[in-house]
Order: sequence, then structure tokens, then C-alpha cells
Amino acid sequence: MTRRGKVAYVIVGDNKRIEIPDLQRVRLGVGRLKGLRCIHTHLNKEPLSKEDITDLVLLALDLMVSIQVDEKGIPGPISYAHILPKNHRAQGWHATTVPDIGQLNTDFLALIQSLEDELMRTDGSQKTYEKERAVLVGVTSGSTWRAQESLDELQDLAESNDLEVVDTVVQHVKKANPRLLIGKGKLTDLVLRCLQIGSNLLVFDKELTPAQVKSLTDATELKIIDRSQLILDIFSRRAVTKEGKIQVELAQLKYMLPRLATKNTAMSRLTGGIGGRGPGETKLEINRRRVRERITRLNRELKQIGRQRGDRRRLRNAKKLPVLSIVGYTNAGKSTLLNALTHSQVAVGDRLFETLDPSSRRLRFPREREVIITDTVGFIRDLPEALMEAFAATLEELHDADLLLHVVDASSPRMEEQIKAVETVLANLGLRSIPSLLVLNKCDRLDHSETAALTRNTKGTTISALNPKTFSGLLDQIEQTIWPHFATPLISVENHPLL
Ligand SMILES: Nc1nc2c(ncn2[C@@H]2O[C@H](COP(=O)(O)OP(=O)(O)OP(=O)(O)O)[C@@H](O)[C@H]2O)c(=O)[nH]1
Ligand SMILES: [Mg+2]
Repeated sequence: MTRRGKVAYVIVGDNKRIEIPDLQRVRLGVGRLKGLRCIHTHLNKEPLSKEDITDLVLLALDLMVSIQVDEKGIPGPISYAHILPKNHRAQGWHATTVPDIGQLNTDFLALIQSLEDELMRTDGSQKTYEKERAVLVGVTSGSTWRAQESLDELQDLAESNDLEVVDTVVQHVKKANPRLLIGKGKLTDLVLRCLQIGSNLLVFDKELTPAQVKSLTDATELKIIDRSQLILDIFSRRAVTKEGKIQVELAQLKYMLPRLATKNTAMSRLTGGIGGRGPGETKLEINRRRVRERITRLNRELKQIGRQRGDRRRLRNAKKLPVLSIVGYTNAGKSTLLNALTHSQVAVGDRLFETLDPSSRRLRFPREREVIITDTVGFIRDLPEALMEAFAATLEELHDADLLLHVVDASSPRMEEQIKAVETVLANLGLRSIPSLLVLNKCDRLDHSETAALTRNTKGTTISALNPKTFSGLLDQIEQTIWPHFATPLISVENHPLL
């Protein structure tokens, strides 16, 4: 029954169960309830069951009401439950039973109104949130510590995508539930938490199968996305050039294709991306055939652009200038280093995936020597496959490099893992045979002993991209690798022509 008192659905079940149909898919605002009460009969002389409460929460119903009916069909005690704005005694809902209908004198409209008011007010008094509020969920059968660390990175990703992270949760599962990933009980807790803290977006720190996204979306009133979709969303916000935009749309379509359910009730919520960005709801409400056609067309366009880029590349190679490519984990400081070395203004930002489009600059060394230095898109562990494919052509250029500068954020607590992730990507791209230098950046954030220990353990060169005075060791190494037969004596920083 709707909040206005109209009957919305009539559902018939038996004495064991009733099946609630797919309720009309209206997207709920933050802190909003569905505007529906489920009123049903219980034939077994029991008040509300556990399943009733689960449905109340998962479907964000205004009320769940059960009327006990005896053998003769005479209605008896009535129970009703609603969600609570905050957990009282570890229980996020409240149930009441009255002996008969004559004693049911609650003003339900006022009750629901005050409930919604409070749900929207839980974290202060503002009613509209500026950013979309997300709850991040790590699911693990292993160590909590690892899952937490991985969630830290997911938080960076979410914040880079302008989301406000309102809670992070690690869920332990003995064995992943193939349908919902986590058990229904845990899912109910999560949904309740979201309702209470005003979030309608769950971000899973894991790639969900198309079936899982669908069943999670169907089972709850929340928007469900996974890490890959979050990364794709960031890329779609950052793409600037035509090539970048095509690459990202291609990756999004490839990611979506297996997720285009044939009976797609959840589709529009699934594909809207965060805040309805991404390829756009209308654009994606097209069927698979059209998606495939578009993929083919984009691939063709990409090839065309690739050919032009190939021409430029050949021109550059014809000049026989050595090529130096900066690679590394996202946010390591690659663009900052390129800017500092070449006095240029590639955009730099303290968020993940600032740079998507490669850029090249000239870098002059003493004795009339020059190299081309290129900045590339940052890497990340478990990069979605669709993105890797879409960016293959851009990354292809790395094969031209004579030397790779692997820039590392030495101040990151996840440094080692990040180095490994980059090495894995390089290996997958078949680039391990190109000489590479490990550049330990952001050393201004470390103290002397930490820097010394790092240099010893990793054999890398320490720098701070913010301070060109720290570059002399790095420049020496570059020279010695690129022109080994020219080995110049160490040039002091003061009169180094580059600095
Ligand atoms: N303290 C400190 N911060 C740095 C240093 N180098 C870069 N940063 C900062 O780190 C952030 C990321 O720098 P970027 O140069 O955009 O990093 P990137 O590797 O190009 O990142 P993506 O393009 O996103 O992959 C910026 O806020 C920089 O100012 C450094 O040596 N020390
Ligand atoms: Mg960059």
C-alpha cells in the first residue's frame, strides 16, 4: 500500500511464504524510504518473522505489517515494524504488536515523516549532500589487514571520483556466496547501515560478476558498483583528447556488454555510473547488437588515430633521438617529474589517474644531446581488463623507449606492492627487456635514515620531483644508460645545464 493509502500490489502466497514481486524501480533519494507498506497475514500465529524484517530493510519499506489470522479467518494481533534512524541496542529496527485492530492508534504518516526527517539528518543538519555518499565494502576470506589496506586504496579511488566515503566495512566470508557474494544477513546489516548514514551507493572492492551485480541490485534499493567500474568512471571523467575519450568509452562498453541483462529491470540503475555519468543511461539502454556495432566503430576510429600517431612516431624515430618513458603507479609523481625536467606544464594533481593522455617533451643534456621524454597513464593493481585492452595502443608506444623511468611514491605505505604491480604490468606488456631505472620519488617526505635504507634495499635513485636540486644522481644515471660510451664525469647540480 502506498503512503497515500492506495493499494499498489496484491500479492498471494501460501502459509509458508509469499513472494514479493519486483517493486517499481524508482530511484530513492538519500535517507528516503520506498513509500510502500507491506501488509500481509500470518496464518501460523506468529508475529513478524526474520524474513519480514529482511524485506523491510532490503526494500526500504515504510512499514512491514503482519496480521495474525485464525482458522476461521478472523484477524487477531497486529505487528508492525519500521527502520530506526540509529541502532538502538544493536538493532536497527523496531517492532510492536497490538492485540487487535481497535488498539492500533498510531499516526503512521507522522511516524514515517519523522523517521525520514531523522534519516536525512543523522550526520548533521544539512539535507542535501554535495557529494554522493558511498559505503565501501571489502569481502575477504583471508586477513582483515590486507582487506583493509586494499580498502584504503579504494577510498583514494572513490575520493578521486568525487565521492564522499561515509563508511568502510570489511566483511568476512568463509566462502563467497556465488549469488550475492555475502550472506543475506550481512547484506541486510549493510543496507540498514546505508539507510542510517544516508548513503545509497555500495562500492565493492572486487570485480563483481555480471550476475552478482544484478542480484545485488535486485535484492536492494541501492546502487551497486565494483572497483573496476569506479576506475572506469574516473577515466571517463579525465579523458580529454579524442583518442582518450574513445578509449574510455570503448572500455566502458566492453565492461558493460556481458552485463547487459536480457531482462534488464536493473539495467538503468546499473549503467548510470556514479551520479548518472559514464556512458549515460540513454546511451546504454540500447541493446547488445548496437553496443557491438558501436565497439566496432570505435575500434575503427581508434585504429585511424593510431595510424596518425604511428606517423608521428616514425618521424620522431627517424630523428634517432633516444626515448625515455616515465612509467609508474598512479599518483607517484610522474607528471611532476616531467614538468620539473622539461619546464613544462602537464597537469598535476593529488588524485588518482590525473594523466590519461601521453605527452612528450624534449630534454636536453650537455654536449648537444637530447632525448624525448614521455609521460604516460599511471598503472594500478588489477587494472580492469577492458581498460588494458582499450589503452593497448597508447601503451604500445612504450616499446619505443630506450629507457624506462619507473617512478615510485616512496612515501606510500603501499610502496612495495605498487612496485610489484607496475612490474607485473610491464611484464604483461612485454617490456621487461627495456632497461629501467627505479626512481624513488617524494623523498622530501622521508627522513635521512629512511631514504638511506630505501636506496640500499631497492637500488633505486632517490629524488623529490618538487626539488630539482635532488635530480643530479638521476640525470647521471640516465646519461650513463643512454650514452654509456660517453660517460661524463659527475656534473655538479649548480652548473648542470638542465637545472
Ligand atoms: N611531497 C611531494 N609531493 C609530490 C612529489 N612529486 C609529486 N608530488 C605530488 O603528488 C601528486 C601527484 O603528482 P602527479 O605528478 O600528478 O602524479 P602522476 O604520477 O603523474 O599521477 P597520475 O597522472 O595520476 O598517474 C601531486 O599532488 C604532486 O604535487 C614529491 O617529490 N614530493
Ligand atoms: Mg600524471
